[in-house]
Amino acid sequence: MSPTQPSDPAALGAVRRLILEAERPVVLTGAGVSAESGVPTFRDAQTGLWERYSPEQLATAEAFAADPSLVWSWYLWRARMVRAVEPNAGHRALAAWQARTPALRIVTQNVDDLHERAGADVLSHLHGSLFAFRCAECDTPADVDPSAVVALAESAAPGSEAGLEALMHLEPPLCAACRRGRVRPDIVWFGELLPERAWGDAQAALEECDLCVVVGTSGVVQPAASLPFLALGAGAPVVEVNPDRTALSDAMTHVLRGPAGTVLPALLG
Ligand code: BV8
Repeated sequence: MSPTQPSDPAALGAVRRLILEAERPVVLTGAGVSAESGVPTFRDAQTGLWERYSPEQLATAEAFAADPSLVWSWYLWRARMVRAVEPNAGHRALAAWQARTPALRIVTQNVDDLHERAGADVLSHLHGSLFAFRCAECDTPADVDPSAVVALAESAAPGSEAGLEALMHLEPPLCAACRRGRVRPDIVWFGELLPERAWGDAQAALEECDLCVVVGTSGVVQPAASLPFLALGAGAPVVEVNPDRTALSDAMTHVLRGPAGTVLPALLG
């Protein structure tokens, strides 16, 4: 499929028409849709406390088993960081589209809650949520307030080197139900299966859609990156919104090269 030229001004018009005509649109988002809110993408280098760690290294059950407090602290820090930022114009444009086209379904790889905080409903969080927790042994859900935990640790030794070190080694609590397992983020780590319901709902949505818009994903992580091809296989046009070329770009029907916070409002305004 030869995509229209990224800079082709007519591409925006063509995609606007597809959006107006679509009766069963699906949007698939990745970390890039949250980038303009200040949430680093997975490709961005980590900064500050975590700069010496790679997400792929920390986002595994092996890393949690090897150093539970390091991985636990990383997730609490990320959750608190998401709480400190706001949805951006891209999130708001998608929520407005869904308000006027309730059939729009949003499938996200993101573990933040910025789509919801912009007022949108999300069909599937393919990789879980920074704000859900469960026992690593018995799967019992656990109630954790990330911001409160981090604030307490910070107040214990504000700003000092020891305080920062302590912030990276907060202990995950024991499960209140089984008293055996440690509480972990309810997030899909590399090497783990996606939640059955979230994955099944996403597959069905992409197989049934008449338009798929892929926003802010490098198209590297599987099986999420296979979803746009279900739409293509079903004969639906697929549009990529991304400032950079990705593993998906050559297969796209249309490519809109630009940041979500600019392109989506222009598309949906
Ligand atoms: C699985 C939660 C079956 C964690 C995430 C060996 C053993 C086992 C599996 C594998 C293996 N080798 C490969 C695999 C498969 C593996 C995989 O795909 N690995 C990759 C690295 C090759 N997948 C898995 O393990 C999956 N499970 O396969 O289970 C299985 C089980 C056992 C054994 C065999 C098979 C589970 C994958 C889920 C991992 N968890 N998230 C956490 O967040 O901490 S994935 C994580 O990375 C994110 O959630 C996200 O999905 C992904 C990053 O992708 P993107 O969202 O695309 O973000 P990225 O940074 O890559 O790109 C950002 C994009 O935004 C860029 O294109 C950029 O240009 C763009 N952008 C930037 N600014 C903007 C913008 N776009 C628009 N506007 C802007 N302003």
